[in-house]
Amino acid sequence: MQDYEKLYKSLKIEYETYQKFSEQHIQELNEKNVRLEKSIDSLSNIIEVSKYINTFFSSDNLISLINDMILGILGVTYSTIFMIENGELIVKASNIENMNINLTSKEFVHINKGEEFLVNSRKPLKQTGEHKIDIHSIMGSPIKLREKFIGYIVVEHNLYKFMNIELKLFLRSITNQIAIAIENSLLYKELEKINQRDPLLGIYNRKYFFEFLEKNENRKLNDKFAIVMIDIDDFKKVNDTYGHQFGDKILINTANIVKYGIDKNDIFARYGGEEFILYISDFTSEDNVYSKIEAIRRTIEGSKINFNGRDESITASFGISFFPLNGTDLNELISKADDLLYKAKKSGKNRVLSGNIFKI
Ligand code: GH3
Ligand code: MG
Ligand code: MG
Repeated sequence: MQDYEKLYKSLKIEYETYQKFSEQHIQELNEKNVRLEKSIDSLSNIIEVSKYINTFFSSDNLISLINDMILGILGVTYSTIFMIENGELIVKASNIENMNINLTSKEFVHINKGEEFLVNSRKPLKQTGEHKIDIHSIMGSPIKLREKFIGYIVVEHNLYKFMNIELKLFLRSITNQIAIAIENSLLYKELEKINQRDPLLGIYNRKYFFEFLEKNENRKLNDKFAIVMIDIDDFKKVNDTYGHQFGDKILINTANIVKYGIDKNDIFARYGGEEFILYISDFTSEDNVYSKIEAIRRTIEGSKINFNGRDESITASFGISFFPLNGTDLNELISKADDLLYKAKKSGKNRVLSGNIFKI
């Protein structure tokens, strides 16, 4: 009998120990589960952020879009993105009213060193924005591209202890995505530029010229514009006499003269070989366009290019057609300008023939 009691007691103790152990274990598992769920949440947020950023990488206001996204995802009161430009940190996006950024001296030090920081204080750290909101929680993270410090994000909140280690890790992972997106964006812009330009002359290519005009098709309905076809005179002879390399030099020089003789909104492109095409927008009168092109012709004629110690010069011929005077669509205008150019060649070269004078 006594043995049974003993056995019962020992079993009870064993059971209670086991129960305690199990409860503790279950508790630990629950905590682990919560942590894992948080990690999954955070990971899926990072994936969403990455998707979002990569959708807009070609946008001109990529940084502003990223700043809006940070505000939305982190739920912070203020977010500001700085980028390094010409060695200086410049504010590129912020929801602080009028971009009136006021950094505490501590923030300033961290930002300039490109260090992460996280600070909470019951006493306001500073007041931000038009409404002078008391800030109790600030966090910052550098944007680094392969260890190179390229920018910085600062987020602020009016609630004490709003920023914590988890948000800090999250912000860190966002900055990695941003760095990649910025690099992609720069590469994309570079590639876009290369695709639009002639490799020898650096001016637009024919493809870009037509794409640009197609995009601006509706403008044509209201605004006047002119098309100028340009062709270097006796260029074959230049190549044959002085060689292809000198021919290239002439091409570069001629393209530069035209480039500096036109206005900001004009589009100048290599049409092919030694032929160029020019779109002139916003002109006041056809005669003004003629004068502008005539000035370019004279500059080309007067320009000297050195070949083996000797100054050589070339000339070029021009045909100008006007919308709506000489035609209503681009192909018609190009063909009119081409006809005038042909006439200029036939009548002695080194001339500008304009569609408002020479009717065709
Ligand atoms: P015209 O006065 O009637 O225009 O005579 P042209 O000799 O200029 O005319 P043509 O169109 O027959 O000759 C153009 C030459 O331009 C032929 C080609 O070899 C040369 N060319 C085309 N592209 C280039 C280039 O990128 N570099 C050089 N050096 N020559 C080029
Ligand atoms: Mg030609
Ligand atoms: Mg020619």
